[in-house]
Amino acid sequence: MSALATDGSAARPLVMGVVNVTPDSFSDGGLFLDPERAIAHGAELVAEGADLLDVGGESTRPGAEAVSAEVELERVGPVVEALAAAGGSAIPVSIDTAKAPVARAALDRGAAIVNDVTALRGDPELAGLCAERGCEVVLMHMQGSPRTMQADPRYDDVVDDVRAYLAERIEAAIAAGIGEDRIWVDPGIGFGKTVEHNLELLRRLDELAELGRPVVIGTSRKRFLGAITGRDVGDRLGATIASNALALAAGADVFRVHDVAAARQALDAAMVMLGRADWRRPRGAAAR
Ligand code: PMM
Repeated sequence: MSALATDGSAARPLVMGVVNVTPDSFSDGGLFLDPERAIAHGAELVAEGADLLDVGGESTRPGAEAVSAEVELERVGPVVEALAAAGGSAIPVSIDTAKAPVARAALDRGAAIVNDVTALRGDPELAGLCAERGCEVVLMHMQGSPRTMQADPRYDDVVDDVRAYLAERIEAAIAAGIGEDRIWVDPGIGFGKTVEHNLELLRRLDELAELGRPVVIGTSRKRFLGAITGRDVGDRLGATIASNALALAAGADVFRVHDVAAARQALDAAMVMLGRADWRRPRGAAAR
């Protein structure tokens, strides 16, 4: 995991490809419920330039029903195992779960990162497990729970509130024995936020980068992009790319996306445009 430069300023943007092994995720639900298809999809995302894969077995879309640890594990277990062990070219796999038994089984099968949308509040066992295993942990902000979060989200100042919450969750993770250098933070775009809240968070992402930990951002195909473009969920790539490029400029380090090839190209080009990378040494297929 040292290759990931988790010192608070990733040397280059990391693209985290989404592998949802669910029947009901908002943009790709049902597409990769079959483990073979999910594994093939993950391999495709690696070929497209993903640095990490985020495997999830429970939808967190607004209104989604919770699933049991058994069902979740049945979905993600074989997929994590295959992708984490994929030959010499294996890239780190993150397990998108709030449940300690699922995280434990995924870590046993080679996962290296726990991505918890409840920021270690959902399962009292999860923080200790992450401390014991020394894995990376993504702490995401969410107001309420997926079932209720979009009912009437309210903040005094959304950026100040999210920042204070993440600072508190960082302290709690450290108190549980998780190394500070293992912690990444995420404002949780769409998790208990109005369109305005999401836009404000993206505009002021630099204030979350001040927490000194890598910032993960997940805007891919989300509903607020539909609201501002009038586009359906399958037609939001342009808006997703715009949000990622602007988030990069504002200090995001890790980009959770469904469309890896386009994000990879956009972020590598944006790095040059921002003067943070040398265009004479381009990344990607064209350089080889
Ligand atoms: N979004 C979703 C699921 N997991 N994890 C993190 N850290 N950040 C996010 O923004 C995030 C997440 C929901 O999107 P999906 O249904 O496409 O997976």
